[in-house]
Amino acid sequence: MRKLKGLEEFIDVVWLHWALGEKGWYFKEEDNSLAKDPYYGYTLLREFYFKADPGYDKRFTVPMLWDRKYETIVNNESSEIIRIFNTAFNGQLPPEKAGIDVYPEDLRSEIDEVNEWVYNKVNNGVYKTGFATTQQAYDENVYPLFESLERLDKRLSDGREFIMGSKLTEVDLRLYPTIVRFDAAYFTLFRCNIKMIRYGYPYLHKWLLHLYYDFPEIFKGTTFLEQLKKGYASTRFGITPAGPIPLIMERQAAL
Ligand SMILES: N[C@@H](CCC(=O)N[C@@H](CS)C(=O)NCC(=O)O)C(=O)O
Repeated sequence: MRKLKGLEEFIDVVWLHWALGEKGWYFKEEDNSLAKDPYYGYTLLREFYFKADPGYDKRFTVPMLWDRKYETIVNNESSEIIRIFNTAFNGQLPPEKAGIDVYPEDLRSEIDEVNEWVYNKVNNGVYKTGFATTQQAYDENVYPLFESLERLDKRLSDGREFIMGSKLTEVDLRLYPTIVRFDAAYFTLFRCNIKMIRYGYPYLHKWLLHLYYDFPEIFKGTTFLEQLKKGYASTRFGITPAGPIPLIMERQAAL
């Protein structure tokens, strides 16, 4: 969203290390992460949360949008950050960037409706499936997840470019991170293994490759699959990745 709207001048990105430590996300000089955060020299994400509110007692999650002037958290909910970025800087952006609207008025009710099931059954569905500790919980989530992938594939089968039609919207932006990780992480580690995106959902796979390869600044350039794979495989579940690390399929081979 930051790249799509051209907000680089207003919003810095500071990456944390891909591993989730005992005390949550942390900095370490490896891959995208610096040894420390460049503003305060913090080594843990939680330090920002405590700076904003010394009594903070909830989860220390990413993404987190920090206001450097007021030295506090603006928001830590990705769907709300998308909406903020969609309009908040329009007054300072060139017309071609200010004109980009991923939540256009005429599509709002349909976007809200699609977001609802995509979030519950796909974005959150992979987590509910992966973290299920009973067979019943697994079954209750894994089937709706795959029914929803089917539904998305069918939707895209009419040749539309994006989920809502001819316009890139927040629905695409919200769905992309889950789909791009699906085969590499969720299929195996989270046992979301009824079908793979690349073999089971041709239209969804085509949509994914279209975003990834045809808008490289926005998608490919902000997707770090190797780090993601290391994070999912090694940190949370005690599984050492044997390698090789799966990557997105070459376009040539897929079409
Ligand atoms: N509502 C948040 C949820 C964010 C979230 O759960 N982030 C995970 C990483 S994908 C996290 O930071 N987890 C750290 C933890 O649970 O300790 C959003 O979607 O923006």
